[in-house]
Amino acid sequence: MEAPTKNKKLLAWVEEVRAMCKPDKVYWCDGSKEEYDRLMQEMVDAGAAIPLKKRPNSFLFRSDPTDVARVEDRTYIASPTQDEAGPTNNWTEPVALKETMKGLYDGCMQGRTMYVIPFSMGPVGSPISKNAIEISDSAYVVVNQDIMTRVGTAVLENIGEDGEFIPCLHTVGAPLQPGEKDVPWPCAPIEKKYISHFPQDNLIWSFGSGYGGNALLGKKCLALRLASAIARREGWMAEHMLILRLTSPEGKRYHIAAAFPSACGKTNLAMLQPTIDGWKCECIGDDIAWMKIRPDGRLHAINPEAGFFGVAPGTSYSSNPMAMETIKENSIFTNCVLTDDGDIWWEDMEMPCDHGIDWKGREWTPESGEKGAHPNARFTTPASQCPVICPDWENPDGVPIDIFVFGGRRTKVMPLVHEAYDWDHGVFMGGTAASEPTAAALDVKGLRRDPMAMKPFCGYNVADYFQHWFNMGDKLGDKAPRIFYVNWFRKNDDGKWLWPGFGENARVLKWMCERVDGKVKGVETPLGRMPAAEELDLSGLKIDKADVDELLRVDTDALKAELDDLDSYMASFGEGRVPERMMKQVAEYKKRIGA
Ligand code: O2Y
Ligand code: MN
Repeated sequence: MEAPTKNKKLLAWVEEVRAMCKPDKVYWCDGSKEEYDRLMQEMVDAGAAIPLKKRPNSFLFRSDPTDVARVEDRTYIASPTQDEAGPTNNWTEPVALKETMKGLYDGCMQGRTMYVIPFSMGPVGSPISKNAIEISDSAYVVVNQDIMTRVGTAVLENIGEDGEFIPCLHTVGAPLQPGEKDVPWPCAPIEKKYISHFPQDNLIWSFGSGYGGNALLGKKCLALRLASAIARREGWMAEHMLILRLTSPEGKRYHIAAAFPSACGKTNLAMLQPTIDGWKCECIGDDIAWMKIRPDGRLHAINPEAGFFGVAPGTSYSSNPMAMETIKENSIFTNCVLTDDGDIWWEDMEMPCDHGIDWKGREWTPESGEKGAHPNARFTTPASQCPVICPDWENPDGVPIDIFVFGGRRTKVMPLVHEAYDWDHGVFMGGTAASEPTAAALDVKGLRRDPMAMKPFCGYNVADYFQHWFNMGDKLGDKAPRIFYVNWFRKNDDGKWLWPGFGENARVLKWMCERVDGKVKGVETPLGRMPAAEELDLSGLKIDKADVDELLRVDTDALKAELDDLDSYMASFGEGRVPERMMKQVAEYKKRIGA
């Protein structure tokens, strides 16, 4: 096949990889529907994909049982020094890592096709977007990339003869001997898996996994780990944030970007259906935001992705009706139950399923004693199909962000919502965000700090990332978004959720918008500014006053009990490594809570 580009750097890289990986053939993807349908049919014929009778143009895949999620222990940031990667990353020396991986890559695509996938993160040609090329020997990766990114010839045209691109190399790491039959989900054993990032070279090398974030390299690897390092160098932001537009009954628009740790309901919030009269919510993205200061001096965000790679279990018409509508067709499902009538099913889908085939390909009934779908089962679905997708979701100039929201999963201590007193205080709130690993009440030793929900995704030292946030605040000045912190997950002593969540979260977002407009004053607390009880719109909501009081209570004794954890978190970066401005925030916080 003749290469559809004259870009010398790209041609040289593809030839270098071909010579190293030794595939049977090289195929340049054009991103067309014809190509997608053909590859999918080949996977159906090979027994790797199952067409779903109930959902047009939709397919179920079952992964190898050992290849079901991101592998953080095998994910590396290979910067020249360990300090550049920092304590939250697995660091390894880049020269040695490249040698090890070259050994693994040698002949790794034997018996397979090497797909060259040109893709853009963000609308092709947007000043905030980046062009990239993923080389992969997995057709499953090609079809998923088709949904999750903008793939095709337009990207090659945009790169042109001399343009830049980010090279991303992926293999399932399972060469085929002559005559050897392939398995439905080829992959390598865990000890051979490597998800490697070389931030100084703008390079990603992934070996041995076919799953999600390990293999769809545009997502966590490029759009977060690599992009966060690029953004720091270039003066913009790559964040683990959903983006939504909230429109008031008067027609005023507010753009909100919110960062929550993985599995805290980001997709649900991104597609929220407000329960308060006249308010409308539209989705721009559910996972990642790329933000640049534009000529108006404001921070504009794009969603670099084109699809949703959502967690299936727990998604239902009550938790996320808009996601349920989005996945009705043209979707890929991985590790879900196959029902007897040719549909998919998962736990807490709120649909009946008495019998089916589980994610491991075995007969399954609710009495089987095991979950039918893997807890990390996924749907891959086009964002354009979401009924509440924002008309501006592909605007190349992005949308101007008014509000940042941070949060974590805390059953106790953290109140429903508080606002930062200023930008630096907001950086402290986001930078110290924490979740409880279990519902283990006040077990503060169990706190897991996840700064700005970026702990698994920041491609450099988080201490330097804090400084980058301070620098961005300095550049934005009075045009900086306002910063809030929420906790939807507080429980009472009987273990009952205090806040109903889902569409009711719009009430909290409304308060934020009213703060931005100066319509409400809030009350000052040691944590930050919080709603006065009457400022939260609770009209039509059945909630006990005592529960509201508890949701808005600041327990300074409980906060003091967490100070040792806060101190050891700051110390984990090393003596004097955390920016002084952050340590000033720690000191001011201690003073406010009376420590
Ligand atoms: O397990 C994976 O490979 C996917 S992880 C993921 C997917 C979509 C959105 N967010 C995440 C995450 O871990 O934050
Ligand atoms: Mn995520």
